[in-house]
Amino acid sequence: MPAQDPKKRARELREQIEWHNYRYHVLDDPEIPDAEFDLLMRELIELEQAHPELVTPESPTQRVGAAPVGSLPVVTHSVPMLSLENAFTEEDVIAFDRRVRERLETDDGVEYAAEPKLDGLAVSLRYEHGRLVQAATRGDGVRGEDVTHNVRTIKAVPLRLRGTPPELLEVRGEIFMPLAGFKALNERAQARGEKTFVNPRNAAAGTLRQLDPRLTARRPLDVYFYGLGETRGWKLPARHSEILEQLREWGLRISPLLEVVRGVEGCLAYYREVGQQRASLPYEIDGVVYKVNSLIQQRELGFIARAPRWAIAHKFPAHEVSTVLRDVEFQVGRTGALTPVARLEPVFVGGVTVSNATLHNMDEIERKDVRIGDTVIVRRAGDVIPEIVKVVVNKRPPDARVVRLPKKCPVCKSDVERVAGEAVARCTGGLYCAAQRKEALRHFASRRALDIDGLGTKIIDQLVESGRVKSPADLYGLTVEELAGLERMAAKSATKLVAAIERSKQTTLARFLYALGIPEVGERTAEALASYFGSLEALQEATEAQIQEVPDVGPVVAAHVRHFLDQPHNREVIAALRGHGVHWPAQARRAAAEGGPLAGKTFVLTGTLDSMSREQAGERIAALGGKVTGSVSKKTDYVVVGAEPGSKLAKAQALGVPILDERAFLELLG
Ligand code: 9MJ
Repeated sequence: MPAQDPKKRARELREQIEWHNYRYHVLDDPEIPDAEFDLLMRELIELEQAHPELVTPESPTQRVGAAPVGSLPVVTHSVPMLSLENAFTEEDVIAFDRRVRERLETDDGVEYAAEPKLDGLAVSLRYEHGRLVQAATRGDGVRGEDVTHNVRTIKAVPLRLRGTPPELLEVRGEIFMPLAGFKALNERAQARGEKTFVNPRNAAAGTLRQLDPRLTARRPLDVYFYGLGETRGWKLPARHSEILEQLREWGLRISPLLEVVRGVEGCLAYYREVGQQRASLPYEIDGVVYKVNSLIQQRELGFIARAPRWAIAHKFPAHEVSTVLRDVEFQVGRTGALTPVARLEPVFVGGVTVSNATLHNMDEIERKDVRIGDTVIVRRAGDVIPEIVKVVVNKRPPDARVVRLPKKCPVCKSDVERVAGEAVARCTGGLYCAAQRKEALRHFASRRALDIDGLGTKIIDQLVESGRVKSPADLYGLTVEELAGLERMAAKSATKLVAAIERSKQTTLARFLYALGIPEVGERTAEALASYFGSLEALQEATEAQIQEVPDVGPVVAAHVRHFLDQPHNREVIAALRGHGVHWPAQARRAAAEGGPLAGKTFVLTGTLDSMSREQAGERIAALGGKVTGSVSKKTDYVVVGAEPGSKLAKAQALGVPILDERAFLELLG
């Protein structure tokens, strides 16, 4: 890379990053893949580390680092932040529109700007000369809290506006947490035994009021802007919708569902349309908002108390309803995890009838003190599985029953156990449990396990239901005639499937261990176990303590592995698989691999190799003591480049990491 003036390069990078942020967050139309964007960010970070004097407060790198604040300072809004009046019925909306027309003395259909009403946190952001200087919560409308340090970490919030913004611009909008991010956040919290949030709104509020912005930066917040506070140096356009369009040009996200409608009929049609989309939106909304579009008319209408006469929120029916919990049943998943499922008195919520809800696990049942017979509040958010929010304790009948974890698997009657420190309870039946069998077979045959092409869900279901296949070992006794007798199976596909099953017998120890579906043993762990022990026998003989010596294997995983291998029926299945000829190349133990020719070397693979798949390449590197990682850094020893490489090649070149083509790589492998 040519030597370049670092100051100039930093400016170029910032401009490029800001442009791509705008394409991504505001226009929803990215021009480059995420990996390339990451490369630009990385270059800027490294440049700023080498030249700290080049860092500016608006640099895209400055969204994360600030230190915690002691408490949140108070901000007085120079223009108060309004609230909205609510309409709950069509009649309420008709009355609102009538009042508007009476005040305006017009019989014509009034033009309204309509948009979804987000269920998040109202904020006001102050930009001076295009730079974000302050962000505050609504508070009581007059005084809010300063949350600048946290708002700066939200990627959809520009730190600097595009184009030629006015001298002063205060914009108002709603900060919210998208449903997917909310779910992931709660799953992480739950896994760590921390407190979970009741809904995305609380999660967004809690996150925004965090004193440590480094925590906020890790949580997925998003924003839509919908209005103005104080402005200076801007001759406002004639319409509210035009204000929003201008905000968008300055780089501020506005709702893509904004529409200009006419008259009360237009409003109600919009309400129905958005209501239908509601369940599939990636965030929660609790209604729609109608605002008189003409600013002249808004001025004529004015305010009552703290709400404008020119706007109203039309609410959707509640997402939360109460119903009675009839029973709790336990479902068994692939790894035997028992999930309690609530059987409810059917109830209409969020547009559908709900009769089942998840209760996640026993900890959750105990924490919420849910009992059979209780009246419970059920919530359905977006398209996620309905859940029980809480119990209405004062409606508890005297004969309400405490939910107990069954001691035996409801399907195969094996012992159910709960490992200390884990929330989930599991059936110990393993490959023997009928409920786990279908899922286990699907996993066993999957591409990264034994890779049996053509063994699809429909075939597995038939094989299990007929009792023909009870464990993966039974697959190896299947004949073309038997398979051809199944539904959706022609003679030709049956022949192909038998050939695929035959081919799968030749595998690797890592794939075999992964295919067994031991709880908590994913591909990486299976690879680590395989290269550490070198043979199945060595692993089968290892104590829990010895298993824990494998890099990245902790007590929980070690306990699962030991327990799985100790179950007599799992031992039988493993023996039967080997009896059918499932085999793998003998492998040196890690002790030997450690001294192997690639010991301590880190590889990154990019592009397609002719002679082997990426997985195979990884296995060969591991067998010689080397390691494969996903991203290129200064610590990478080699980047192996196949046909059509990705951005990793450019990164390797930039960092000066040695690059191997396929031939050089094969030579290295010997
Ligand atoms: C929300 N929550 O989505 C307003 N809002 O306008 C929209 N809130 C609002 N507008 C004036 N879209 C006061 C509040």
